[in-house]
Amino acid sequence: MEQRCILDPEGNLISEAPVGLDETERLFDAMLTARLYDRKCSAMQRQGRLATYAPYEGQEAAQIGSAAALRPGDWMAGTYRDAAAMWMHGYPFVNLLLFRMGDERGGCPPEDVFILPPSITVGGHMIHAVGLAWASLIKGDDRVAITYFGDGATSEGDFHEAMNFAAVYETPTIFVCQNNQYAISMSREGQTRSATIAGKADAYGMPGVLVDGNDVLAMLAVTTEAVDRARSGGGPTLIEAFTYRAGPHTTTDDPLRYRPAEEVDEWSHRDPIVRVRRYLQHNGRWDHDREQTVLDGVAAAIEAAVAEAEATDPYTAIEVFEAMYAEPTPVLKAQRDALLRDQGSA
Ligand SMILES: Cc1ncc(C[n+]2csc(CCOP(=O)(O)OP(=O)(O)O)c2C)c(N)n1
Repeated sequence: MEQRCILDPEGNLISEAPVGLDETERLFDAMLTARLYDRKCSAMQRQGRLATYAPYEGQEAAQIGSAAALRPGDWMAGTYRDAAAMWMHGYPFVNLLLFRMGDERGGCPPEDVFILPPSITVGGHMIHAVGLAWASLIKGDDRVAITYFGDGATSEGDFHEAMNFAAVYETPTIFVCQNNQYAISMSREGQTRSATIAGKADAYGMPGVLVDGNDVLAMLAVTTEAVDRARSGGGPTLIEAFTYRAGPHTTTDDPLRYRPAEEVDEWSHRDPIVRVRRYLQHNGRWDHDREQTVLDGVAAAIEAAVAEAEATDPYTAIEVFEAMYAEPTPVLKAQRDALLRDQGSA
């Protein structure tokens, strides 16, 4: 299967760009923002200010390019590694940070942001995305649902159920597999004997597209095609974004234990941000000072979000019982009462 690519690693267009230079600049700035946020979170985890963090460095184009194809109001269901896509689609940094601090309020975005909390359960949320898309279809409300997952998630039963149901009921779902070549320490080759992940779409009867996931313009183009098809009644699409996670699986592992250093080095020459910078440069649209100004603004916005998250009153144990049910179940009620008794006697 051919891999779709628009912008090569040297920053040259090899086919027609889906957007002009102004919009490309916006995507570039968004990727810079995403990278700064990602690095800030890894640093904060090391300082004990966040719980485990799953960095997405190297996958910015896959997330920013695909999320840029959505309209406000479209549904998104992603994973622990998809903060860039979530932010691009309107999930505030402060909520993302709170989630990483273990505060459930971080899983609740503003009213007009249609994004589920990040799924820690590998693959489970793909089914939710299909359900949301199906509901939109039944209600005729014109929303599509995008779902992000990794190569490892395609080995879960949930992937099969979600793909099959979406195809049979022609739900407006866009499945974006970020094939970053590893599921923790399990390599893509060890994961599946399929020549490609995109090729799995054939078995379900939906289009499958293989795309250079480090090419933001190609990601935007293929996702826009899938979104347009979904919105106009053409059903789901599986997109395989061929990419690489530059860092560890999470802040708890050492990837050099399972990935050759030469491989990491080879992929570093395909950095998604560098190629857009080169492209803008070729077109007289990049200079160092402009980039620095953007980075300074982003850093200030991230620091403000960090300050807000850290100043939020801590989530209390009793609130845990209030998050899920309007009326607590008998078991939860008993646990809640026991906690109140303990607190009363403390
Ligand atoms: C159902 C389930 N099984 C196992 C895990 C433990 N686990 C967390 S992330 C992960 C690897 C997932 O890899 P992939 O789907 O390729 O996504 P990536 O982390 O590379 O983005 C595993 C096995 C889990 N969270 N949920």
